[in-house]
Amino acid sequence: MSIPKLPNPYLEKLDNDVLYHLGLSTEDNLKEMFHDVKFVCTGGSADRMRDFAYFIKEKIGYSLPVGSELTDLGAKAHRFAFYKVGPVISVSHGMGFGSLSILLHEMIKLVRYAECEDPIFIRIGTSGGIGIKPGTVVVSDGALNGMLQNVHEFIILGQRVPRPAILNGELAKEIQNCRLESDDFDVILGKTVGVDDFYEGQGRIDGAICKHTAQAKDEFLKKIHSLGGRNFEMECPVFAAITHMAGIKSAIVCTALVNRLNGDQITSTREDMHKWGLRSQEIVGRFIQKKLNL
Ligand code: R2B
Ligand code: URA
Repeated sequence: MSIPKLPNPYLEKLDNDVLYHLGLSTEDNLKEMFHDVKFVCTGGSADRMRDFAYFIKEKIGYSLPVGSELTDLGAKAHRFAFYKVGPVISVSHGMGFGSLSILLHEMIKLVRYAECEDPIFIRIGTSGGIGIKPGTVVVSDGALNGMLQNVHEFIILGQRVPRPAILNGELAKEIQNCRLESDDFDVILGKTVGVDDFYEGQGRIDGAICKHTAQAKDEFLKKIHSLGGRNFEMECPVFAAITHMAGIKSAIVCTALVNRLNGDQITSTREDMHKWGLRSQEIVGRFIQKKLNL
């Protein structure tokens, strides 16, 4: 099987590539450590990704030798929580474009150096719903930036560099199909809008600064909804653009914590939000089980 090359000719010239934020380098035996990885699951919070590691361990029936525990492989680098559970990596990415893009560059190099076969990257996150019931799980079938275009604009060498933000439609459907009739929540396909801010960037009027009107916000949210947008978060365009450019199949599965058509503040209880977060984990867990023929 041929492992796709990364679009960077300079990598071949490096004697040792230091994956600084992961605390690894090509001097480690990355192939021996990570070759069996088939899924890289990532989400904002370190705690949630630790919980997902334990959850997926049970879901795929992965057993550790007696007396051992899952180890945070990211502890040495102090940036991302990073677990490996057999064929699944569960890793945090922090909030926003900058933190996620660092994680993606290094994780993508890691899976390529380890010669992993067709790894799938899945972001499991939280979001603000647009016209949907809080607790709904949205599988993104399109990624839009704050200008409502399906590109992510990188700034490189003083230039704006727009790159297509493309997610795999088939993969999104396959994940959505993991909903069971017996589930007491919806799993929908929808476009996701990702911006590098939670407040003004998402049209909120409850940040420390706001220079637009409540009416302008409402019109913007309605416009997004009419374009098929169903949720707001802070990572999707960069996630879609980088994975697409690196030739990695990817998906985004987010629980909605609020319906932005009803207000800006997140007023749900911690218990409800925790319960809703487990729904996207469950859907992704079923998808992974299915792909592993379990
Ligand atoms: C969803 O939740 C975080 C902001 O609260 C951010 O990382 C995102 O995309
Ligand atoms: N995350 C976001 O980025 N926005 C929301 O409204 C909720 C969670």
